[in-house]
Amino acid sequence: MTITITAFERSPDGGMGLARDTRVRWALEEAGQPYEVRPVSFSAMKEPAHLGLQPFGQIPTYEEGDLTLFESGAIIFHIAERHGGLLPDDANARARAITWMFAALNSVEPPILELVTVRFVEGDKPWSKERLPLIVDRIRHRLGQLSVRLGDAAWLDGAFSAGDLMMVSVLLRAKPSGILGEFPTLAAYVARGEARPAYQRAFAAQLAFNTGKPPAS
Ligand code: GTB
Repeated sequence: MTITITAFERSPDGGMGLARDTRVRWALEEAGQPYEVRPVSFSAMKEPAHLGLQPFGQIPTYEEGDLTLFESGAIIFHIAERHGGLLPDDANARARAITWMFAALNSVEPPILELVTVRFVEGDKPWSKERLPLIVDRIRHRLGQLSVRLGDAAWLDGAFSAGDLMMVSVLLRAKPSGILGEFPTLAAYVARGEARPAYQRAFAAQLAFNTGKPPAS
């Protein structure tokens, strides 16, 4: 059955891979599943047709036969459950990998998103300058805790899993700020994720999609 996901018609990042379709593409590549991408413009996202797929008027969405999903976390969990390679077989290890997916989305991504909001959405507000250092401290605190847990391990809990895919995807969003670079073991962890052939394919595909140039072979 054909899998179709949605992505920005043109991502505001010009193909840096920061929009959330990249993480879904990555999961599909890890799972060896071919997929199609339907571009959605900012205005089409708010139209009834897209709102029927994604009630908040956002990307990504996932369609497969009569199944429609939204929320990148739910989509990646679905892909990981249906296909091999992203979740361990052992029940407890599987539960821990899922825990890391939730940790990435609920404990690590929120302060990173706050930074994006204060810089780019609220940058012209009189209080944004005062708020910025508080948010940076919050991110530093979380990344410090995460780096302690990761230690010198390659991945968060044994073999690479959907938990790492989600955590690396979330941490990539902190890379442009320079804060990730303050934590060399986390920066190396993210680089290991980016070096995975499946990530490389996903990144190249979204770049080609956003620039209109075919992926370099
Ligand atoms: N919780 C949802 C999920 O995980 O799927 C959040 C989805 C979401 O935030 N989607 C964003 C969106 O559709 C795109 S990914 N925004 C349009 C809107 O809300 O109107 C967030 C994003 C946007 C842009 C960049 N960028 O250019 O760097 C990076 C990430």
